Amino acid sequence: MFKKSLLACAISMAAAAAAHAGNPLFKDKFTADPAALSDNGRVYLYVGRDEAEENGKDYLMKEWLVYSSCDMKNWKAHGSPLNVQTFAWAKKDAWAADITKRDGKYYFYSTVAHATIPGKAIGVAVSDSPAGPFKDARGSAIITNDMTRETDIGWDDIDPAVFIDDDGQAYLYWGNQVMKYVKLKRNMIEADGPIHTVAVPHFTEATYLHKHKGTYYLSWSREFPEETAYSTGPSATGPWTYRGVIMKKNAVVKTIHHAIIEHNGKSYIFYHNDKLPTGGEFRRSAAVEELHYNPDGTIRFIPQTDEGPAANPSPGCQG
Ligand code: FUB
Repeated sequence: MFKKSLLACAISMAAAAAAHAGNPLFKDKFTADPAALSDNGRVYLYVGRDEAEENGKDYLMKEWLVYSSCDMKNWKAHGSPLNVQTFAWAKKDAWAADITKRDGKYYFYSTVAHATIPGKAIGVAVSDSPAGPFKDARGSAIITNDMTRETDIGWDDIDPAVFIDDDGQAYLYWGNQVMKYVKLKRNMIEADGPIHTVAVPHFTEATYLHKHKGTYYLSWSREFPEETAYSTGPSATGPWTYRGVIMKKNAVVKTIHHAIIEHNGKSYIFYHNDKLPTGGEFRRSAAVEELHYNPDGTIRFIPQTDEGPAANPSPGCQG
């Protein structure tokens, strides 16, 4: 009897440990640039895989990985549903991405280095499932470096963020040093009109756009090393009022790329840091925290934690 209850206790302690795995989310791989989607009670998380050696001097990123969770604590690995080769016109650099769902299809916008047009570019891949597999939706980049002339660097067209407004209009935001956006056609794979620039303070990269209780939130990585800052506005294109910093800089890694979603009645911010052993500039780790709004709609400062958010099981979601 005593032995049985000891065993039961050990099992429940093990279950509790698994259920409170905490941050960083994945201990067996370096993962960066989180994008997230809440879909049918399950959260899908998309990350670029950092494969640089411990003494690596640059990013080595060839593929994106997908994970999902029913409770924000236990994560299931779905492998890599797309990589640089998904885009025949790309040559390397599976950098930051974002995802959305429209008409039952999943559209994944991602940064890659273009094979023939110098500089980074943005591709769009499509799938019938949030876990993929994804295929190139247009056979060419939707944004290339030669479409924008505000800076003469080759990496100013990175970090796509896709947003579909309540009226059905979709927007693609992106940029490094200069934030840009363009409207998308209903088919989600073509620009609809000119590219616009957006002035936000100390913009570096990693734009994100979301809406909460009728207010639009434009967030980005500010300065370098980066911290996460945001503005609010009355529409998907502003005008924007600067509201401040919501997450402070990482200890070692200079980037902090984030994504914000609402899921199962709560809000979350995914980001990356350097907290896995041997982690650093090119060996990053995805993490998540609950995000809280103040009664006036401003976002509370978000400390990075080892615990991550409390379990939030979605009814009916399993596995
Ligand atoms: O992962 C490569 C680049 O580093 C991303 O595109 C940026 O957002 C930064 O995280």
